[in-house]
Amino acid sequence: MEGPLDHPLNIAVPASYNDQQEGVNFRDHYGFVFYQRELEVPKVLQEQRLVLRFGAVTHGAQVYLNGHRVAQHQGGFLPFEVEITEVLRPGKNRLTVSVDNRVSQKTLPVGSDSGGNMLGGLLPEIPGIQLPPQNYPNFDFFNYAGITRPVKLYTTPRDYIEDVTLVSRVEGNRAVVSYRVDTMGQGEVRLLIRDEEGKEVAQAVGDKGEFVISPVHLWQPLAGYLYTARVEFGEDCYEQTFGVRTVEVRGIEFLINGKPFYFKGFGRHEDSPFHGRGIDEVLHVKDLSLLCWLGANSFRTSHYPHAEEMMELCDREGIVVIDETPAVGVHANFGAMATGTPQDTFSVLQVKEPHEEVIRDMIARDKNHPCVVLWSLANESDTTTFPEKSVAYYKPLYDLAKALDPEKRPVTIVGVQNEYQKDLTLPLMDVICLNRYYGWYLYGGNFDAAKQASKMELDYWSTLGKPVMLTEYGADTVAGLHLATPTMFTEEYQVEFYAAVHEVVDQYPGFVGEQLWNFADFATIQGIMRVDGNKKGIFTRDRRPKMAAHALRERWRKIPNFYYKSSKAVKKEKLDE
Ligand code: GCB
Repeated sequence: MEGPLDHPLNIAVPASYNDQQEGVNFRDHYGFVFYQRELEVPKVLQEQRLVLRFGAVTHGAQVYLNGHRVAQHQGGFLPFEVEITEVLRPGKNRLTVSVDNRVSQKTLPVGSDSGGNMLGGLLPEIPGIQLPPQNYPNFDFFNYAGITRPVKLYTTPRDYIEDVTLVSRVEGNRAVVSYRVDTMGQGEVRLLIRDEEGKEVAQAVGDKGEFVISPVHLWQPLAGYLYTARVEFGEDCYEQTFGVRTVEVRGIEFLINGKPFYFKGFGRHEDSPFHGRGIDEVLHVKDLSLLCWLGANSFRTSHYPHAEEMMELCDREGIVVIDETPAVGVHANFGAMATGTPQDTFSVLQVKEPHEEVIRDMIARDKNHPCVVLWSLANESDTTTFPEKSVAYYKPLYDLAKALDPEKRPVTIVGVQNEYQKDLTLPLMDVICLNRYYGWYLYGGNFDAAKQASKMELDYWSTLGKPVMLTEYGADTVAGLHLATPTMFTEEYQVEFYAAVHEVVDQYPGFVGEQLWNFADFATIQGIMRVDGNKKGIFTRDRRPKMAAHALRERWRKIPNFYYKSSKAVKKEKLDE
């Protein structure tokens, strides 16, 4: 790790490396890669505390400075940082990062390191032929890897602010905000709160306490409003934005600022040509612009926490976010890990510790974002093979999320299509989130059957008296493929598919949202289930609308953000322009 790399290639950071160079071995490389660059810090900064921060490295990282390991981190979608003040040399330093893209039965997301593929099953050996390494994702998105989010070197004084937490409650037309500032070293904490116009609205002194904003301007869906807390501590200073809004589940309703909210949107992947899963801030802006064009108001960060730059943008724009951990593929009877014999997912997989860790880290990173209204503990876990074992696994995680979130937001788990009557885990959650493919994987081509099956399921879930929503439903659709009689994979079929589902869900008062699958086409592993990736996007991968996007726009622009399911709907709220 001390010397320069042999035969290095030029790779841009931040981005996934997979699509930056040609060749199957490069794209599908499995195991470690090494990044290296020189680092020199100007003398003037060397009196400060120097911190190297990685927005995300997928999935495992070891960081070396001049050959000494200074940090290691497992988990590809959340930040980590290391102080390098003491190890940095004057002049040039060599920074090396090893990146490990392997996924296994001990990682999140989960992979199969013992064989199998997307369709399940081991490949028979062929003498003289090297089969690809047996490392398969147990999830349906390409296992992009690399240093995918920004790497920053920042400085603080020796006594510094470590963390800021702000939680507000609304009392009439004022907000009471309780705050906590964690610091290292000696000094007094001072806060100055400004509104969006830069006007000072409150002040506070001390490392914890309360301040009042009166009158308060609420953060609203599609009308984000942010206050800025300028925190001073000795010579250190940090500006933390926050919004004031309430979130609550009451009976069958999901309330934002006390009013029943209706989710309109989709699951979104961080995925684009060339960048792979690497951050693309132009795309962030573009995707939110398309979201607004559609008349949508929300998305889920399927299936991992998205870049913090995106979360900040959602705060500003008022986009409502379901924030999901990378716990995808926690299912030993499904996808790459299926063997045919029912397995106990929670003893086959050893992911409890990483699961607790990502919940902790995700909430630590995102707790101050007003855009986050619901935490998703996992996507499509095995909740029904051994229902009690699933409860024993997820109930403590639910409690952990509640304990860690200073705002105590609602918590959910996104449920897979299964024998739902057996499921004991989903009913424990605050919101019932369902991924359902009636009319695609089940009853494909038969909308009557699909509608009937959906009704039976919604009748069942309605008895719980909790809000229910779809977090996935969709149909693979090849852009440009048309037929007058809708047939699977055509654009016409995708339009009819959504119309059929909507006809059903509109009948249920406790149905609080529709997030379809997926916002845009995205890359996956190769296999006979996928034609150049997953094509369930309502936009193509380069963000061209399919027919369904126009049809959804028609629908969503008529559905108000609030009171859609209540009799007061149209009277209370003007329809979206
Ligand atoms: C699902 C998964 C999602 C897949 C989708 C599909 O249920 O949650 O990751 O991409 O189905 O298209 O099959």
